[in-house]
Amino acid sequence: APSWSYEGEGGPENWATLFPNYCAGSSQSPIALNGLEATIKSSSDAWVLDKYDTVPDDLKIENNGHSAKVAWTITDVAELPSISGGELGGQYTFAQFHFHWGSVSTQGSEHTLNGVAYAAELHLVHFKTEYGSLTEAVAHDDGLAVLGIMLLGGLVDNPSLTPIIEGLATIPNSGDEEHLATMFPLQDLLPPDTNTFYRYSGSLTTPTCNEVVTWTVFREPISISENQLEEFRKLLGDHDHHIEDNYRPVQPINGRTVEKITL
Ligand code: BO1
Ligand code: ZN
Repeated sequence: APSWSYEGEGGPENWATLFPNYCAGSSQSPIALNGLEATIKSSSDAWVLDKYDTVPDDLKIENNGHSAKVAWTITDVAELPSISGGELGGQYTFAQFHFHWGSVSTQGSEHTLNGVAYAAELHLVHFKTEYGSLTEAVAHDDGLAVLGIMLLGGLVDNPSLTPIIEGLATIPNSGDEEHLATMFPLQDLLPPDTNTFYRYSGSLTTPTCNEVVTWTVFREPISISENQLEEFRKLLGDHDHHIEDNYRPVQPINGRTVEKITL
């Protein structure tokens, strides 16, 4: 498979050519989300966030050359956090989270909300529990559920991000993987209000862009300081360049329905 990147010959403008399966599809992510264009829906299907309050024994952080990714080291699906409710129509097990960020704080998010790009975007990636693994789930239309959380750049450090920021210094180069020094529950990364969100069917935002993701993007952002963003921007990718602007531009909606759901 050809290599991909966020600039140059391997960049997003060429992904559809380099990866015709599936980056050239008609249900790609990210998209521009707009409250005035969304279908408004009220639902009583409350979120069930299982083990989102559990502090794991061990977390690993990886510089994969494209992003910084964090996962629990346990692999027993029964012990991992999961989500259901929220109109997802099934249970999804947590696999990993990672970030997309900009070289400046006026860009960096993948989705935009009402025309606004945020400084970064956090993706909590889950696979449908019945498929057993992320690798298997990518072969199914309803395989993945990703929770997208906007990060609003500002002056004040977000203490919930401190364990991750401290971990970044230990993975400066592509391929580096280390254990985090401080453990925390996934719930620490959620915005205060998870009951209002955008929902649509889309894809992985990186090649091979499989159209298997039920996307949830929360209306409310969390915060991140400029100092914390600078730690992300220090990470090095594959050819001695800093990892930054590792976001895909918004893709055509092509008639898809976008719901704005309130629980
Ligand atoms: S995202 O949340 O849409 N940005 C996203 C993008 C890619 C993946 C997960 C979430 N996963 C990737 C894995 C690769 C794997 C590929 C296809 O999916 O990182 O290891 O090869 O299965
Ligand atoms: Zn992502």
